[in-house]
Amino acid sequence: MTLSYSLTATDGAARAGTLHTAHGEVQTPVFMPVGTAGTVKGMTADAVRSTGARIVLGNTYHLMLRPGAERVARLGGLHRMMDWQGPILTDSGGFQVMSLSALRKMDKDGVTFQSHIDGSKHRLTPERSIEIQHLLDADITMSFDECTPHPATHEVAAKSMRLSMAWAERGRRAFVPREGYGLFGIVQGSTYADLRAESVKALTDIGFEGYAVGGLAVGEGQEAMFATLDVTTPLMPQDKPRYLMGVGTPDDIIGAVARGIDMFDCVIPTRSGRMGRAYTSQGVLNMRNARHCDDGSALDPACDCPACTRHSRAYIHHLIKSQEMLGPILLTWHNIRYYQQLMARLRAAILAGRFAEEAAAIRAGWSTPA
Ligand code: PRF
Ligand code: ZN
Repeated sequence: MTLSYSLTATDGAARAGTLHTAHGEVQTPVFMPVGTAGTVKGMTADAVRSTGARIVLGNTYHLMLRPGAERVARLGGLHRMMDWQGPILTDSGGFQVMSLSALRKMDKDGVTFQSHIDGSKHRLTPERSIEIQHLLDADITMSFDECTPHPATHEVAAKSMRLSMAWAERGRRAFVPREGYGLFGIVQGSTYADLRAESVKALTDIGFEGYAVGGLAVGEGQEAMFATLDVTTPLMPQDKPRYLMGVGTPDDIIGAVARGIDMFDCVIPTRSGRMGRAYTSQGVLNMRNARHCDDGSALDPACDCPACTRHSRAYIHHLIKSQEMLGPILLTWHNIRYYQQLMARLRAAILAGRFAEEAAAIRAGWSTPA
């Protein structure tokens, strides 16, 4: 059987469940650290696993350009290459082409683009994207789509969404089903309720192992994102996993779990860690700030990661100020651990039927003066 999902409990619209994949089980709601180029930047695979993470994300766009999908396959696949034995989800490439390649040309059949690394010319079609994700050995393959830019008129958003639906169908035909592997469709339609409904209908008619919500967190703001989820998730299949792509802050994630989302990925914990920012039970800290220079206390007293149990805020501030590589490493480690602890708390609360209270308690902590 292909990849499957079992729903264990619900609390309002929030869900707790389990994903069954070729490389193991994953408890949801889940946050997937981003390992764009075959590495969660600054972390060994063992370190990533020690944070509680059980699934990571990889990128078709980056890996096809360097080291190349066929080469990754010859090296035994992405799991073997990066020493990550758990499940991997790969994004399909279109979103990254649009955000990273300065020179690209889209047509009905796919997209031709120049590499942001060396300017070389490449092409992605729905079929080639699925083939690359197969070569990488992704447990979860994402449909090739167009992330509609924001804002978009209803006419532009409709045309873009219908193109993504045609590509999703072509991808479904190209995907070879295997035990524990699956293909997800991606709902588009900008912030328009009628287009989101049409997109969900088109995808469920084709049939996928899971359904993602794409085209959000692209500048529309949290209120519009939540309003779009409010008109989308109730239409999505109950018995399949739901993934909100590229989201988000801890507050975004809590709000999306409350609206029935099961899976998340975002560069925030890793990228902001490299920039000196820490997400903590007391809110966001900028570790470059001089107010930390004599502070011997823990980064987050509620956290059990190496940064918090073995070091002081003063030391981490010093590392960041000195541009020592251990600074970003420790903050990345902490931020991923914070996100994993957040997801574990949300899941436990859903199982206990006290999701709303737990969400309020977590948010209240962020306003505690650090
Ligand atoms: N489509 C794909 N990847 C994505 C998105 C999308 O819409 C987004 C939108 N937030 C992030 N990553 N394929
Ligand atoms: Zn920590």
